[in-house]
Amino acid sequence: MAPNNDVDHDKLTTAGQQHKRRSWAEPYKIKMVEPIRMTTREQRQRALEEAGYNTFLIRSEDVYIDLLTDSGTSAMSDWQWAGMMLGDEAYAGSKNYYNLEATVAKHYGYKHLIPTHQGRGAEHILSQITTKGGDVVPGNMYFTTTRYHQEHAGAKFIDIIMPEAHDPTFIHPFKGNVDLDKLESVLKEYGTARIPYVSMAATVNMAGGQPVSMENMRQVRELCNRHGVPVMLDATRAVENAYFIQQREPGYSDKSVSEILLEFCRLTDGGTMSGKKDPLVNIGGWLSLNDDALAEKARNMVVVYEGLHTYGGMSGRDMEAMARGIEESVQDDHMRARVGQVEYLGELLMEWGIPIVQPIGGHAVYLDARRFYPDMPQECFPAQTLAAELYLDSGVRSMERGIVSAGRDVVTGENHQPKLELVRLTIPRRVYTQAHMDVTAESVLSVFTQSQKPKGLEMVYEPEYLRFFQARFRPLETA
Ligand code: PLI
Repeated sequence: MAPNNDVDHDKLTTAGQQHKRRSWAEPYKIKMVEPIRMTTREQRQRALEEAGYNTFLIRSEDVYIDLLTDSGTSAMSDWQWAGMMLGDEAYAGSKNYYNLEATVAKHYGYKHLIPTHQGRGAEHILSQITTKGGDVVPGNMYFTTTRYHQEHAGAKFIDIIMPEAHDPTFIHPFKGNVDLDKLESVLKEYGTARIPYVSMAATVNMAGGQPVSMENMRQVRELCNRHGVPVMLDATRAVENAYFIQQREPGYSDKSVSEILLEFCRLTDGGTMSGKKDPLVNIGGWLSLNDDALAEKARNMVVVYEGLHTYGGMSGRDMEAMARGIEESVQDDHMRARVGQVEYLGELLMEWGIPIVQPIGGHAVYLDARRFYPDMPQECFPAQTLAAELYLDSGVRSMERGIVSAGRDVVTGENHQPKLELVRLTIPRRVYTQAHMDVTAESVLSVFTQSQKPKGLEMVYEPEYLRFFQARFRPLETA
């Protein structure tokens, strides 16, 4: 047929494509808002100096879009707030405890529940009741507080994650997986006598929010069974992990996130939880165990550090909000929107050629600071510098996840020198809109294309433990 010259075929094609387009949207609408404030560059410069160039030390009022962490920063639903009014604030035996215990058993499958004030409270108790001096704890990459408590109890942490997880450009659907040969050789070398448990995180925060496959977890379980070593799960973001299994692992696309979560946790003997992430609350955590005798020890210890074993540092209303948050977190449409928002930001940055950790993680987009500042030595803290520059540019707050977070070797006192030198843009759940993601991406682009690059920072104050929280820095003079 001869072309009709009166019709603009390009426009028609575009319109046709638009017609086929089907977007998804968040499965909620907004009922209450919290104003945020844009500051001037001068105000941000002053705030940054007062904070010693550490984003943890900036006042939240001086932040425009707060992507420091997804921990305790989620928005609760009306159903959770309604649950807060049903708090049973009895010192002992609160009904909200029993509801939380039943909810954890239903979705995570664990037998005993020991509540704690947050995740590190659970890590402390687990380490103290299982670990002695001279032990080793193999784990799929370290997390700051988790490793601290393992080392505090006298153990040495051994990284057993697949080596490619340390390469931000390596693409793999399950980059949190364990290197099974490495695990086997550690199990053979140290045996049950010196390995209290294998520490599995899913997703893996420090690797970029990367998931572990069901298949890999099954193989870890089998190996550990053969050597008589328990497997403990850091379940903080296990629902996000279950979503990735549903999306990426053959055989799981027809299963619900909730079913996958239960199947995954059943491969482990217990778990620690920071309720401030997946479970959609602002405070709280728990330790769960299947072993009766170990649970007895934990219940005995929780009264010393956290509170009675039926509240562990949480109020009744906190426990009710968490039970309800868990129910909401395992809904497929919630998870699609949650991870989808992170992917939206990551894909925008990738489209613009900005170096990020790939694949995009579950709770955050991680900027590869080494590729922002290829000439800056790691001793000048490239990621810490980048987080400061981003704040200065737009008031977007992010977090360093590189040499500062990695800290020092407990034996030699030398700095750990992680391959990954990252800045984390962490997305709180149900808090920000797509427009906030656009503003963030544009600011990252502006910092990436800066013509005059900073020289870096020097550390002028270093706290003894978990230094990244409170360390102070000053800029190195520009040339
Ligand atoms: O912050 P806590 O004590 O409730 O939880 C500690 C904790 C344990 N495991 C994992 C994987 C975490 O991510 C975690 C805390 N993460 C924080 C605070 C974060 O900003 O990622």
